[in-house]
Amino acid sequence: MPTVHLLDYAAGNIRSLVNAIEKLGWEVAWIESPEDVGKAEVSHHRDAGHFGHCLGQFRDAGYVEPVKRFIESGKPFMGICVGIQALFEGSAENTSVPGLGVIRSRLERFNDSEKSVPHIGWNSANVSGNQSIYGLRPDSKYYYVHSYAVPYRKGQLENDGWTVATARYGSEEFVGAVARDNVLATQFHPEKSGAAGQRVLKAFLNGQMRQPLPQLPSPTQEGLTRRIIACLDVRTNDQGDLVVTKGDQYDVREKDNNAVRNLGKPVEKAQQYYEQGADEVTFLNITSFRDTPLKDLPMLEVLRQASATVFVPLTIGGGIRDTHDPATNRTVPALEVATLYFKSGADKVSIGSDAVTAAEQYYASNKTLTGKTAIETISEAYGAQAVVVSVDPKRVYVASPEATSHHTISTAYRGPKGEKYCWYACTIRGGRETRDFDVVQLVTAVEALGAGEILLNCIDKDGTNSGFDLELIRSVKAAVKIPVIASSGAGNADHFAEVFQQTNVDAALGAGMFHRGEWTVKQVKEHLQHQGSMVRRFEE
Ligand code: 1PR
Repeated sequence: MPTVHLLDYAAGNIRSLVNAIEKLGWEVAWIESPEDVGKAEVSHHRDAGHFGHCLGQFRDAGYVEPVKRFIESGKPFMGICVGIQALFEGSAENTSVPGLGVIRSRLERFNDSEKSVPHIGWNSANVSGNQSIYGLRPDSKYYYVHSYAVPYRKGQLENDGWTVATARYGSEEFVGAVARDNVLATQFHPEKSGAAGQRVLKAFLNGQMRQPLPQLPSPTQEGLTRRIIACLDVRTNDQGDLVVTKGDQYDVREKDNNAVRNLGKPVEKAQQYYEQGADEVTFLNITSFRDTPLKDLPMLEVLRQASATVFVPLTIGGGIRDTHDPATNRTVPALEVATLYFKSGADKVSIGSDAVTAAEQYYASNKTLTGKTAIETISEAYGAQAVVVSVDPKRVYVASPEATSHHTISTAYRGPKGEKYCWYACTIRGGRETRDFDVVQLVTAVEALGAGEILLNCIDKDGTNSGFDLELIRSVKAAVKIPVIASSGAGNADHFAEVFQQTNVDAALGAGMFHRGEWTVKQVKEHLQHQGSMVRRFEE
């Protein structure tokens, strides 16, 4: 078997890349020291995370010169995500740490006055002309997750001999991938980009830089697609099997016999939704408030198995917090817990209860950042884009905004006593405990602490099939710059169309309607496309 050498000196989910490479019939060897770089024949350099953190470690470990020499030797080299960023001269993310300077440009932060940052989701990588570079196609979409990018200035990189693939986010056109001689580097994650990404990896490994473009089935649309996420609430049922379940307003037991609803097996379901075209799959361990994740090895195994065949981003939630390990009688920091999940194939972790506690402490300490919360430590090590905060709010009706100190909205849906206003109280432990803390307070605090995305559930709407809570979504979107995923209440394809048309939410998530087989993800996407929205087409 041919061998590809992987350099992953910092943080990230490397398992998916290994899986993707092995699927193509290559063996992976690890570069463990700067001396190993010289021995490699084909090298991949891949990272997620913070530019300064990664480049700092990279320099300190002595990799800069060996990697530069490797590139100059003409042997095939590929950089992914921070792996492309490292090739530039520097980044606004940390101006004190220089890049390798292989490519003459600098990274800038996306402008968040008109759109969410980080840029998360499926976007293009278009090369002008009628040739395909390393299997990139203008009708395909690729998975990006980053806050910094090189703005595209026509001709600039081309004058240095680079072929450039571009993408557009809002009004900004940026560099999605570059190729020259022996080097290919992508801002997107090919290993998370389904069959389209596999094609790029395959072309690189086979050294097929230029190929004629095939006839395109449909005209190409540039820009970020609408993101559809399938969510699997997972727990052990009374028979001890790990099952996908689904509650009504968080109650997952059948009304007649009190059994935990069993809607299928987690890995099989994830695979099914991947093949239907889900843009991401989220697993929530909903009994994590009881079990320590360290004992909860089945969830780690679910991720290992799912990441072997599901080549889109995987999020895991439930129990991401500092945890007591009875086996060693020590407290395992949340960062270590998250690392277990990242190593098992997760791309993002989702933090629920612990985020509420951290946000409450943030206000109690006059908005001080301690650097010690789960959000801060994981975000620092893996990048903000790897930290989702899952919010479980429920409505509290009030007669007037003056009746509470919380952020109220005027609602079109009156309360039981005809109240015209409500606020959303945060809950913890799967909705079991309600806090005197509102959702706007929470999301603004976790954004300041370094969260990269909000998964916005709604207990009132969960399992009702009555559509998303648009009022809640609008108020949260108005409070933060980071992307927001709408969740709870989806019952049909029109509910997805409605949430995208009537709010500026970044992604939408469904659970029950998919699990019960009432709708497939593919049908939802076809409906959205019919309504004029851009969606990612599933490629075989
Ligand atoms: O607090 O960090 O340990 O995380 C626990 C996680 O488990 C949180 O993300 C919390 O939302 C989730 N969770 C806990 N209990 C439940 C439950 O249902 N009993 N599920 C639960 C949350 C909500 C969504 C659901 C959408 C869409 N489920 O995941 O998928 O509401 O459903 P629908 O489309 O069928 O309406 P921690």
